[in-house]
Amino acid sequence: MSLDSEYEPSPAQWVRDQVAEYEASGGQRANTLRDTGLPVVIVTTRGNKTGKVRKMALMRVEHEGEYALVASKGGAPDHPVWYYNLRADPAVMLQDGPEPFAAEVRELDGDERALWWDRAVAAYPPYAEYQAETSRKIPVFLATRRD
Ligand code: F42
Repeated sequence: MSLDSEYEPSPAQWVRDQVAEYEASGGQRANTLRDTGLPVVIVTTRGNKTGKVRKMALMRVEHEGEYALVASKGGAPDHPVWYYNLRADPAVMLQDGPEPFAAEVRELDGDERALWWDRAVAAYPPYAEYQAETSRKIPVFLATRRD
């Protein structure tokens, strides 16, 4: 799939600004969530209806070169829209530092999800509160580098 379509920045100003600043600085700035000091990554995907390129910041949950993408949306009742974009098209770009790389994502379940959920909460403890606040089971994707 191609991620060279038109880029439509997030309608959420803080996310749009974070993505722009992170990319402009090669990950040197805007690389943490607000004042938490906890690191983020930038994920580029494609809108499942418009086909437009979409980008979002997510918390950095890394283990041995793989990354969990946690569709928490702050404990909101609905999945973030990007959940459906990833389900429709699992080929993404992921940036954790100066350069983005191509990755493939898949949604986790069972023991694998449980393992990565624990890693996610270790990296960003508020995920546990988000899960307690919502009746949906927060989806977790695993992003693996494509060479
Ligand atoms: N969100 C998380 O869920 N988990 C995180 O760990 C996380 C960390 C984080 C750190 C820093 C930061 O700045 C933001 C962070 N966020 C985190 C927020 C995250 O970046 C997203 O903003 C949030 O998850 C909401 O995702 P969303 O996809 O629901 O975004 C909304 C605001 C959005 O962009 N909506 C678009 C719109 O125009 O309303 C939709 C864009 C879209 O993909 N449209 C599709 C298309 O085809 O183009 C069609 C959509 C459809 O109807 O299916």
